[in-house]
Amino acid sequence: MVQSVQGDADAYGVLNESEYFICYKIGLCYTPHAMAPIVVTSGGSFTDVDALACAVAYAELARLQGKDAVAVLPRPLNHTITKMVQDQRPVFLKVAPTDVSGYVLVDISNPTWVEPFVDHAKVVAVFDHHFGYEDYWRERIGDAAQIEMIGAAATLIWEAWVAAGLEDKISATSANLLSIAIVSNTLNFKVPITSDRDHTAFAALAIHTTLPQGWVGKYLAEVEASIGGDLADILPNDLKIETFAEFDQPIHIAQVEVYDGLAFLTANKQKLIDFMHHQPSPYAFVDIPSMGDEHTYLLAENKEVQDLLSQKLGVSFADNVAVTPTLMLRKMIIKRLRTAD
Ligand SMILES: [Mn+2]
Repeated sequence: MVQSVQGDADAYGVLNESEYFICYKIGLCYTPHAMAPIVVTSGGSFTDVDALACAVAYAELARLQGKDAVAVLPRPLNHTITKMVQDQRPVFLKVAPTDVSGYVLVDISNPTWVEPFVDHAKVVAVFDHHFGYEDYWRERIGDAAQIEMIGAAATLIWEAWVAAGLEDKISATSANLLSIAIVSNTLNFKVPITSDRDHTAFAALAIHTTLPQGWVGKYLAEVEASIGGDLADILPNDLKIETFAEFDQPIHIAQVEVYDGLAFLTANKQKLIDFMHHQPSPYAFVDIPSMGDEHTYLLAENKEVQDLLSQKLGVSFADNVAVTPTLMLRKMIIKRLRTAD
């Protein structure tokens, strides 16, 4: 099975081109039918554990359903893909095959940031929990666009396994990845966007996982430790660039999820400000969801950005810092910034 090939893959379980070719030829990555494969992919400027889990687990589901399918993730892996995640040996490609029968988008729906190799006319399904582009996809593919307010896109993928009646066939790799993704994207079920569906999926996945006792705490500690490393490496890999009607240039939004937001901000404020100064747009802010006290710290120097955040989130800035009353992730902040008053 795939395990034997994974032994030859590099640290992330990514097959190189020749390994992939061998894998393809002997039918390990997907069953080589005459037809071109479905590519399961995401987008943005980095790959986080949610996108990784979704792409790998959905491709596996599609293969079980008799389709050729492969996960393709060309972006750098960010700090949420820790050693524990890498140890699951997920298999995906960094380059898309040239002959593709259809695309499935996971953890992304903003058309600007979908992988550029994706032909939007060939997208057959979208699974996402970021908002603002539901109509774009519903006009094209109707109910196959599943864009919902939920903690993790991984929950939508697990629900697709259940809907297919194939959940007893899920591999430990996929079950482990989906479980880690749910913990990561909900900040261990603490963000308000977390839904009952995330809890239900996580509980149902438990019998299929092979993660060790106490893995949640260990995973969160790994993420925290990687953030404590080089911020200059972390920030560009978790940056979103969003355009707003009120601004003539995009807003660059960095996010750093930590346990103690205030301590992190105090220790790193100047580095974060320097990072914002290096962005090509004058408009930038950093959001720091803080799991320990369940607030999100916002750092912005630009007055217009401060005004927008103050007006839309009901916060006030002092010394370039504001605090939200509840834990907010960037996707929720962006949604609020886009709503009319
Ligand atoms: Mn996500």
